[in-house]
Amino acid sequence: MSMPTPRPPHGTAPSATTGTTPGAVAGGGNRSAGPRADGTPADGLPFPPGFVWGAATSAYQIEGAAKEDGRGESIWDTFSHTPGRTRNGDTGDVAADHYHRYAEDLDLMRDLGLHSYRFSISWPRVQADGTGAPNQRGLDFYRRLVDGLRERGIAPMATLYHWDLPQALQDGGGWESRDVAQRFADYAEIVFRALGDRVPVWLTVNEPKTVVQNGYLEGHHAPGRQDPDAAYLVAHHLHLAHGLAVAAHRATGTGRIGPALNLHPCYPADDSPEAARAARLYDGYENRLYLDPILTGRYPQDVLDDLGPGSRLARGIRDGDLATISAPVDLLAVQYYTPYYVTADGTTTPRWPTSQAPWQQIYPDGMYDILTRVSRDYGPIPLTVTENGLPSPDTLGADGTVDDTGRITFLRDHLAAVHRAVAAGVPLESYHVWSLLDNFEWDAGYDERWGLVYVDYQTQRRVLKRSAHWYRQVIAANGI
Ligand code: IFM
Repeated sequence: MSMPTPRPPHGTAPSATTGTTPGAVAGGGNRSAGPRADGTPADGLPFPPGFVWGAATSAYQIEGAAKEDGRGESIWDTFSHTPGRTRNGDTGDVAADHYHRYAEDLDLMRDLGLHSYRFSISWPRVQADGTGAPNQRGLDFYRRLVDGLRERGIAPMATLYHWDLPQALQDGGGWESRDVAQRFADYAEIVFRALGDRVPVWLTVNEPKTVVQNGYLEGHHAPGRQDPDAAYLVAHHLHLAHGLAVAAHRATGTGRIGPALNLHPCYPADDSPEAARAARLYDGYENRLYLDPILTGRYPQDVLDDLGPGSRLARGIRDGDLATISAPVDLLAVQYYTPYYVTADGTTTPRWPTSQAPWQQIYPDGMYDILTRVSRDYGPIPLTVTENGLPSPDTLGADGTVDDTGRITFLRDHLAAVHRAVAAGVPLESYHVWSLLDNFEWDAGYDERWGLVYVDYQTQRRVLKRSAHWYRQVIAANGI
């Protein structure tokens, strides 16, 4: 079995291959001040009527209140409390204290004019140990959040799993254990019964690839493993969890449901046939390993061949699994951050300046490429962009403002690419900035600020960054 070179992880990975100044972004400066005074888009790029503008977060990254109201421990509590695992030893114990400040945050969302808010539900708040009777206080929090959104005219979009597996399930084998997929479906059913009448869009598993790569190949995310053979079995069980949750949704839920996949365009680094071949296989590990089972009911053969017949993935696939995994979904959520350039030897080389996150090359055209590619290869499934953004080392100025001009440039350039994709016929219905608030960026802790809204972690005061004011104008004008 030729085990693949560990893939450059998505997320907060230290990378030896990048080297620009932290915070530098392509095409900086202040080229777009937002829509004109009459409300028309400044760059002349109006979006279709009804286009939905949103922002996204996840539970462990913002909620805090780690020990309140019956919440159990998750693998991220364990991981972040393990010395050396996160930058500065940061944890999500308090984070942005959203659990207590959600009403203030809802008002911020209303003031920004958001149409949609994507958040995640913390499994250990709903089932402390991942099984059994629900914790009503946990469900009540999400009920208050969802009702608060609806009262403000904002559509809730709920992710069921954004990486906070109950620790008790990890102790029983975690995602290496097939049983966890069924436990996830049971949890999903509880949530559908509690909130299904008021959440129009559900997302199942957030970025299964990040769990596989960062959690099980690279080990810099929870649960901190470095075991390639386990990693791809975990991929299968995450897919199974997705499929079983879709089935539970059809039985109990209302609204629509789909997966949330982080996708990366993989380009050959040069013109050689070897680089083209390597880029194709790389694409298999980055994209098709996640898209194909869900949308076509097959694992990509080149990846299966590369892993070999003895791999735990190959051995873990049982009759009927792929039918479960490929149950029709209503939409596909795409998350785009960075491209990869693949050399003949199957490694990657950087081509563009990076953001504060060394793994993120800034390449807006990649957004166009990935959206049009998904549409072309997988048919006319409705798409939503549920994450796109960048970190920067934002500071609160003496005048009380946060000048994150680089974020405006980034968002404007990516939205121009989104606009081109829509004009080319991609059935994209919405776009969500990652992230609404500065938050706990996993192993990078609080050093990377990803929010439209600055959070002063000492006081928990929120300050709209310049990009938030800009985004409000974009939403109002329905265009850039
Ligand atoms: O913060 C993460 C998020 O949790 C998942 N997608 C990528 C973001 C930035 O790394």
